[in-house]
Amino acid sequence: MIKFTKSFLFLSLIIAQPYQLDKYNKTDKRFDLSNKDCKTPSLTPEQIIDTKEIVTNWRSRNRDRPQEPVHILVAFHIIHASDGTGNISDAAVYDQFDWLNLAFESHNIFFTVDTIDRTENDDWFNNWYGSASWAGMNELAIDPYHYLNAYSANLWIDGIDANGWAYMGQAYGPSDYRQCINLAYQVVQWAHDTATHETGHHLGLSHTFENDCTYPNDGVDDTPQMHSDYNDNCDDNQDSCPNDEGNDPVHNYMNYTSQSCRDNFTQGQDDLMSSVISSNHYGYYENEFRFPSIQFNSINVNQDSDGDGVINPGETASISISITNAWGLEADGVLLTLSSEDERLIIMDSIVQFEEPLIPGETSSGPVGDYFQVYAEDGDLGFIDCNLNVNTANEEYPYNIDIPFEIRLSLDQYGFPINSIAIKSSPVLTDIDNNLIGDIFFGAENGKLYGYMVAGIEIPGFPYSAQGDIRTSPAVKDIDLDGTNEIIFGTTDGKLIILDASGTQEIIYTVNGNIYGSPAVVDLDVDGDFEIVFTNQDGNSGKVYAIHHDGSDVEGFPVNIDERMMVGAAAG
Ligand SMILES: [Ca+2]
Ligand SMILES: [Ca+2]
Ligand SMILES: [Ca+2]
Ligand SMILES: [Ca+2]
Ligand SMILES: [Zn+2]
Repeated sequence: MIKFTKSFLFLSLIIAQPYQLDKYNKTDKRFDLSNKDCKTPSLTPEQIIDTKEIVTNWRSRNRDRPQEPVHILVAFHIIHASDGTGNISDAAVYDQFDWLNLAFESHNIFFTVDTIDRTENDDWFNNWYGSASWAGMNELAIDPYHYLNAYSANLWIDGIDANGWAYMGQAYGPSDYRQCINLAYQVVQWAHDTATHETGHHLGLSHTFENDCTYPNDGVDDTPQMHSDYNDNCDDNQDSCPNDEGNDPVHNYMNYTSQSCRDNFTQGQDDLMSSVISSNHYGYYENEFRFPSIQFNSINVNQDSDGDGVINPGETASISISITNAWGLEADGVLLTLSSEDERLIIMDSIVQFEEPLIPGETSSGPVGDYFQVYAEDGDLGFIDCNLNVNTANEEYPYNIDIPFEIRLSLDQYGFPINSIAIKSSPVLTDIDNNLIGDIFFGAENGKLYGYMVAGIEIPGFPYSAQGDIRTSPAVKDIDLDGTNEIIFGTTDGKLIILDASGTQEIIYTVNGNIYGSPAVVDLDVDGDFEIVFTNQDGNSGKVYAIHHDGSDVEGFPVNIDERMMVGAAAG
């Protein structure tokens, strides 16, 4: 926290607007690739009637039970030509399944891409359909009992000419290597729903236009009949089977309307997928979640208003960013790190460390009062690109993602003449030289401790250069009672440094490891002058130190502590 003195309240003029991430905007389907058909072999009407029976039985067993979340591991097999055609990126695969998860998460079905492999084979690449693909599948498939095996190949070719195909989940047993989905390599990407559609087949769903206007249609009660001659029109008023109540389900994932048109599975399809998982993919129930799924929720700026007429040195703000653990594993030890390459934004406190685990379904911005601290410099108005890095403490399956977002500068800024510095500590506002003008001190990643008067003028003697980086907020206090203040801070190379008001070094006290936490100043032995309490971090251990103003140890210190100390001492 910035320690505000009463006379130097800042005006915070940053208006931040939550950046509407495309990722979480389900209606933004930027890609509308050629609307090729799906070549999944249909079930017979008898098989569809059998499936209806499976659903009826499943409902009778599960009516009163909350639906168990299903975790499907994905083994993705990229088949490409010898000239490199079709050798798509890992990122395209991850993007594809991030997108697909948005379609399935409300149905309590979740996908994790676990493995990606690549096979160069011109013959397989150009003939990946039906029995011609079986030899390849037999060789490449990984544990179909637990994994959805997905293949990309050249399906936009004479004789196939499809965006995708699959085998219906009911067609084979749970361990059969032909339990799979297959995608044209061109459609494997964010905002494309061929994978969603083919996975629907894998989980037992027929096309909504199956059997046209004739029983048993798709075997799903809440998808009105639809005729295949009209399966690609996105027209809400279309009623291609007028004798069956209801207009055509044009927005359903299981027809051929455009990417931008399709956006849902129905509850009846949800029940059917759950039933077919129970009958043909029950190995999926054995998959444990390995990761949380952290999503950006919102950004909030705590604005402070200036009521005292003091010169405004620029704008400062406390920012909290709330995140949601959408599904999966509990997120332990979440560490949020804010960064920006934009020189208009100086980030003084870039870290928020969660103390409590974030359980699935929960939203939080971290501990109460733990904010990111930023200054906005003079500069053009507009959007500032920022990045939020999210890291959790899970050692076996490390989770580390970057979420881009924007902060908008909407009012003219009165700048603070500091160039871009990676500031890692909260600034301290004080009147170090007792001249009734406020001074601002902060440490930076470049090892410098900066001191500015409120008008943005550097204080003589500053910046002070230390060898290590400065991550601690400085403490300011007249520790030796000589009438002028000292400035006390730690460095990443284990130096506790005491400066006088003109930036002259008074004491350096050296410890092993780093000093990340801010020092506290307190009269520990009640003798009138002040002691300095701080912590170090040395590997996984640390100590609490207490020293007198002359650099000598207070009796009984240092004290060993078991847990790694990342926060400042809380004395006083
Ligand atoms: Ca139907
Ligand atoms: Ca109808
Ligand atoms: Ca002093
Ligand atoms: Ca004392
Ligand atoms: Zn299909």
